[in-house]
Amino acid sequence: MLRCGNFQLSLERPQIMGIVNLTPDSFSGDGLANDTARAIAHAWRQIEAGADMIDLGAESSRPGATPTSLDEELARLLPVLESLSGCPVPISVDTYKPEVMRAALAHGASMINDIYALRRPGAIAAVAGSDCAICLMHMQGEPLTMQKNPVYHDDVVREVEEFLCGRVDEVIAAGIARDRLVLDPGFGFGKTLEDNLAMLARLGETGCYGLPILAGISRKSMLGAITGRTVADRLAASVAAAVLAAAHGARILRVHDVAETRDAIAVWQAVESARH
Ligand code: 8Y7
Repeated sequence: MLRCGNFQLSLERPQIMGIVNLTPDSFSGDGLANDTARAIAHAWRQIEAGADMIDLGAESSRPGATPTSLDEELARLLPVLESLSGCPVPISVDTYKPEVMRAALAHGASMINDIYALRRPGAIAAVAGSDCAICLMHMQGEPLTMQKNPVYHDDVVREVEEFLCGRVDEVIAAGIARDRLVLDPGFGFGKTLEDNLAMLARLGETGCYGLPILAGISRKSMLGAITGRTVADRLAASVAAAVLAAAHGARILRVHDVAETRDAIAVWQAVESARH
């Protein structure tokens, strides 16, 4: 069970997190910046398609992205968040800025998805006093430069696990309950194709203390490298990756294509149930 604001998410079957991107330069071509109405409609379509939660992001964190100002991020985010308050699924906000975390929680967000794993000054304090869920993600380096030359000295899976366990220890020491935490190896965040494949193959080893794992692989360049497809043609690869992530232990799947992923996971789940 994941505590997620006013929600309790059962992680018995993999949960589908639908991506709603409020940035203008989304690599996957789904950016909805400056179009609040379209963003809200997109979120509702994903909820109707069976999303168990929504991830709203107003700052681009794709490789090579330049930072967004605080005012710009809040201006993109808050109208959408306000409109979705009271919707039937938890809303996660993808941000690493403590000010945005506080504003998001005040406007009804139930989860904070932080690619910096609460490492920015003030981030732990911004979420500590609430009961939101928190996704702690591994990233080597910074978005602007992380894909230039990722280096792991021994074993990427071990290093990711050590990092995540260190973050969990610090966050728990600050008084945040363990049932609020989700861990994420951060596919594509300072990792080569080989690193990403090793992490997917050994996903169960990238967590720690039995905390649930979130996997975000949807439309990512690792799928382009494998299939030779552009970002617009990575649906099949994304769905395959989501099923593999679930089979390797992921409890939350962060995806663009909710309906398709849901069907694929339902098939995997049916076969799993028949096995036991
Ligand atoms: C991830 C993510 C992105 C991910 C988590 C993209 C914000 C790039 N990827 N958050 N965010 N995990 N937790 O391709 O893998 O969507 S942005």
